[in-house]
Amino acid sequence: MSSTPRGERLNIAIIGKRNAGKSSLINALVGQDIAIVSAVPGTTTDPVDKRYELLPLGPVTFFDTAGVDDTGELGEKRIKATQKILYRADIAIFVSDGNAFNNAELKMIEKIREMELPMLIVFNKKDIIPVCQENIAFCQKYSLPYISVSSVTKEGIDECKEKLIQLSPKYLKENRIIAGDLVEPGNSVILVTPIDTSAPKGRLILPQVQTLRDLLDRNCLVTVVQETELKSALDKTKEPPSLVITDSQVIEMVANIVPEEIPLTTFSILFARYKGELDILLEGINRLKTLQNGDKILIAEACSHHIQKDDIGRVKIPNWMQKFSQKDLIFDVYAGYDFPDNLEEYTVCIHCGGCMITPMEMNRRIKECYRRGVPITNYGMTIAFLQGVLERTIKPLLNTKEKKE
Ligand SMILES: Nc1nc2c(ncn2[C@@H]2O[C@H](COP(=O)(O)OP(=O)(O)OP(=O)(O)O)[C@@H](O)[C@H]2O)c(=O)[nH]1
Ligand code: SF4
Ligand SMILES: [Mg+2]
Repeated sequence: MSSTPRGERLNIAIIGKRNAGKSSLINALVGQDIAIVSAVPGTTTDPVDKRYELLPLGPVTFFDTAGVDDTGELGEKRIKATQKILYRADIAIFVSDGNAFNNAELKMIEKIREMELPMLIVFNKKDIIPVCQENIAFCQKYSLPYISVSSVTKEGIDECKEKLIQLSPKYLKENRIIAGDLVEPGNSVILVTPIDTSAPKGRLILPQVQTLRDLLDRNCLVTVVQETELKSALDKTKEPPSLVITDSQVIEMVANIVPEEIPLTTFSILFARYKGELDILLEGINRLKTLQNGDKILIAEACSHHIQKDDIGRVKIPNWMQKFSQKDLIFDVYAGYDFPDNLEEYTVCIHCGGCMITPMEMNRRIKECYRRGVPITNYGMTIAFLQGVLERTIKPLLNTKEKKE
């Protein structure tokens, strides 16, 4: 299973003080000696990733880290490296022995709570140290899930796995719907997918394919067209479609063609909701309403793709934003796996659609900005907002929400 694409794996960071048994816990969870264990505190220094199949969740990567109470200049560096791991983690396991939490532990627990990263507290060494009541009261006070285990006798290890599954992102555990709840079986839906020079050769991108499948599962009649054929598709259908879903790049044109009474949304918006990110990304959009001279905008791209003459991230979005805000803004483009170290200096991050990375990895990038306090939104929603059609394209989703309530 190690060949599963990295992004599809659940990232679990193992955090805790030196000698708490972090590496031992990984071995106990995996059932093999894959991490180095020793009685000498400070054995694990740089973060190490260990891959494993955690049923029924699927592949996970455990990140074994240095102790949070590591000291000196090197210790500080190691704690910074641990912090970096936390930004991208899906779950943190905080390993402690039964003794009362020390200051370094409390500080790190607080940090993880502030990041709103799902965390499981594991009191290890149950066989030799009973958990002190103070620690249990602490977990209860902050509603932190906890469990007591022994990595040596393996007591509590199965329950620990169960707890991890409960903490994993919802969309990994549940069969979530992309667009199927916006329509009824038998409804017709039009998907607008431009095939321009920036479209990947020979294929549709994953969100388009997934949406198509989702609508077929709902027994819908789906028509897929390029924007140039949209008018003709609308003219040819006897009844107006129940929904039109478009790529955001052509939203302005599509919004003009599709009559106001036909519900219209974008792949970007549907996927933001599907992955539970819609609220974070809408918050990011709000930040675009109050831009000031000199604000720094980060245009983040998940891969270094071929740059077009009229590039969406480098040319189009910056131009539209300057025009909309009437302010002098500073734009930086950053492409690749990481975010810049100075992420916190940016007023807002506008992220590409992430077609080359998995939904899981995209979700992590969004969460990282959120955890580092930088508002984030995506290209699609930014375009819809700047073209004045965000409200219209969000509306079909709000209707379902109201129906459900
Ligand atoms: N009795 C008992 N000993 C344990 C348990 N878990 C770990 N140990 C022992 O505690 C010591 C430290 O274990 P490690 O797994 O290396 O701890 P760590 O947190 O990874 O330590 P560093 O990498 O040095 O930060 C070793 O001697 C382990 O054998 C446990 O559940 N019970
Ligand atoms: S991952 Fe982002 S930058 Fe790369 S091709 Fe897809 S949308 Fe463009
Ligand atoms: Mg270790």
